[in-house]
Amino acid sequence: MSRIVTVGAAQLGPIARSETRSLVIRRLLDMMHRAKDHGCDLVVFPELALTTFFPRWYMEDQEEIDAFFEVEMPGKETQILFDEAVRHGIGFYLGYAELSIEAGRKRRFNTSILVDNTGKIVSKYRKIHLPGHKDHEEWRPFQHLEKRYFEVGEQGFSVSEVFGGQIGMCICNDRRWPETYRVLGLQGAEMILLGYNTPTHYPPVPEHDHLQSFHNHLPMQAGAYQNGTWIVAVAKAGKEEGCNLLGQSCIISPTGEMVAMCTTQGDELIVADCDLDRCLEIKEHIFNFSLHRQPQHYELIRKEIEIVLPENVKREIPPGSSE
Ligand code: CDV
Repeated sequence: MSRIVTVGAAQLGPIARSETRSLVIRRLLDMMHRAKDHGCDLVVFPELALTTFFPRWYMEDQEEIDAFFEVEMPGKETQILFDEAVRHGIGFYLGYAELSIEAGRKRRFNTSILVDNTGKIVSKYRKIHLPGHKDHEEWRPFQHLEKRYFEVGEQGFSVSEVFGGQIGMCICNDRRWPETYRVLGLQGAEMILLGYNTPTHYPPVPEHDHLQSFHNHLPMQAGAYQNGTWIVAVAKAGKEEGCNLLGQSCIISPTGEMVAMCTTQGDELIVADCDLDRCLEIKEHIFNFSLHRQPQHYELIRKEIEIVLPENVKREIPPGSSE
């Protein structure tokens, strides 16, 4: 059986605050059709792909906030994505804001789903690393209120057996954390799908603005190589409501090489044939976990959340930034 998964990374250009779900979904359908024309088994959409990136605004009116959330998936407007996926026999990854009622309590998450080529949701992931802040911070040119609008996902990182391999998911800021990749890698991930919204201006440390592209690709290429997995990373790009979002959506091989990358700031599809068996080049050799890992020396990673200086060191650690 072929282990080649043909994947389309469907980068989206900006989505205006006034753009309706149905207009956005029309754009997603167009990308899905283009992916099908290119022979894709799977098409990957960005984080919070159904609306503008709303955490950039401080809001107090819960009704206004909840208008950005989906109360069901598929819902009335998103059903067509599932119908078209079934009609074309194509799977998809979709990021969206999820509002669910659990034990009588409203819960809100930054979520992604993986849908197979029969229209079935095979897995759901709720974002774990939420960047930003909870309250309005006047000094910022735009807000980043993920900590206000979402709860931390409580279901962990997981992989699903689908499209002939082990497929994992994460979302945006998760891609900067080595723990994300290792936890997925330890479950045998052969492909990690992720969407992102990354402003090119980083208000807490603007000296790093020119490094946004480098800091985007650096951890993903390392994560792919160190765990022997494909990575498909898809941006919402371009000037969205005055905020410039990084593009450069990409497909990275298990050797850490950039196989395809978007070159525009708009709706753009890139495609790659990803041979999942190529993961073995890494998994069986340089990063052969069973031969070479030494978890007895990694205890701090599981146990500690922050820096713990050795007892004999007296230096104070500066407090961390909010992002
Ligand atoms: N949506 C995100 O998680 N964005 C963050 C920004 C705020 C740093 C990111 O890691 O790209």
